[in-house]
Amino acid sequence: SKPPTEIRSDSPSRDFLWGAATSAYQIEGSPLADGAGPSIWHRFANTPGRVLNGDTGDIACDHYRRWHEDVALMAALGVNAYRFSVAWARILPEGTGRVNQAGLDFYRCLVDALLEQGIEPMLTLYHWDLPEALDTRGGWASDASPGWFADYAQVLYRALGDRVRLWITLNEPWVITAGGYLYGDLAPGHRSLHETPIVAHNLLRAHAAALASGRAEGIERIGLAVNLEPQYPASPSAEDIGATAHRDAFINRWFLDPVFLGRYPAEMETIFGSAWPRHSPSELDALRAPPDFIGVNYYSRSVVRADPTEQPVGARRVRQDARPHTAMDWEVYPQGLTDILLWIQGRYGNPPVYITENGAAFDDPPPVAGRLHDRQRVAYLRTHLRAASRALRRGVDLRGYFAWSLLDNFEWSYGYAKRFGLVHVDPVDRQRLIKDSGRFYRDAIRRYGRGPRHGDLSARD
Ligand code: GBH
Repeated sequence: SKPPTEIRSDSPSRDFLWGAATSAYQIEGSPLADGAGPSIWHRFANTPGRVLNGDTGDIACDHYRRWHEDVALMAALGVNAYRFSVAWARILPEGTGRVNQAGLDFYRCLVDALLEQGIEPMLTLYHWDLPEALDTRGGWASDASPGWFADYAQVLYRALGDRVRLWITLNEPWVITAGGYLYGDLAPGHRSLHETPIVAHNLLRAHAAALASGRAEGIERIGLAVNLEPQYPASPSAEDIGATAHRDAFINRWFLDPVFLGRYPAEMETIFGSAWPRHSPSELDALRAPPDFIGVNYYSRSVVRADPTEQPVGARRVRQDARPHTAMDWEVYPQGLTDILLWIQGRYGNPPVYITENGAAFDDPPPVAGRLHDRQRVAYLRTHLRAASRALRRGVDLRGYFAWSLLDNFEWSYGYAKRFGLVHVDPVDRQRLIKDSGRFYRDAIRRYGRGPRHGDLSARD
């Protein structure tokens, strides 16, 4: 195992990154402003019945107009990094072809303001908001989609490659695929067993193509962000252990095995049966596109029981009733973060890792006299930072931690009902207020300064 990370003040790029994360559709609002085209999320959210309470991202956190204030908030929190995503349809309103300069200007101003505050930008190219015009042309199910994505990526590499050093191709290809094309609870809302593996394959091709186009533009650090959820069997029975392996393949290995190992998990064929396409050796080889780092989005774990009625995986989650849960009904399980980081280290050869999302929704108490006491979120953050610290001490090449999220925002099909922010956003006037969790995070960052000393991230109580 490697020695613990040391503080190297001579080189800011070696600092441990302490950040907060957001995504475009969830915070920006003004989705059609300044020449932007509509996205699949704009259409989906504006279709009655798709999002709780009929909420949409039409205003969201109004970040598109208040971004300057939000950069000041980040400076007040003391973060040295910020992960955000670019809305593809602001850059290319039709998805391909004509570039909308006003869209590029928005993100260039944001990035410059961040750099001015000493905040390192981490730019995600795709966080679920495909241009509607491309959905009309088949979306991610189209064989042409990897090319569209690589062309879009190239526009951004050329426009911002001189000031953004950390890039992410896709956020959570599993969620894009399963939510958008299998379960249908996310845009574009399809439910098709046959389409699903085709979409996954195209996303993997898109990642590889954007990585290649980045290399051609001299971009050095390009990652892939995946949602990972360690799976533990509910019992030692052969059925439950088998079901756990299936869910592990489905959620954790479906995308990482191809990019690092050039193959799909063997379980995928069992899961999809006749819907699983055949891939030639050269097709699989083309998927091998190891990113420069893995972005880990960690929220919870699963305890798994075999259940043949639960298709296509034949497994279901067993709720751990005795354990604490968040407002999403996800179990609070910090050790799962340590476990999944150690799993990456062992399976994929200790690649550089950023925790690109970690956080929780809770039913916060209302703000009183300029304070919001979200003690459950403070506890969640504290215990998960400790869990990250345990992995660091065991040699995981962990380079940074990004809390999800900077702001209470548009939580996809839950609309504004679920709040993940370190900063409260008033639902009526969008006024911001730093929660106790934001104060806790600021103090934790201050305490550990520019790097985790002796491999220990955990804040003293
Ligand atoms: C992230 O995805 C998103 O990147 C972010 O935009 C979002 O706001 C944030 O999380 C909070 O939701 O119950 O067995 O079906 C979340 C990834 C994947 C985590 C599915 C929960 C539940 C698995 N999610 N997982 S299951």
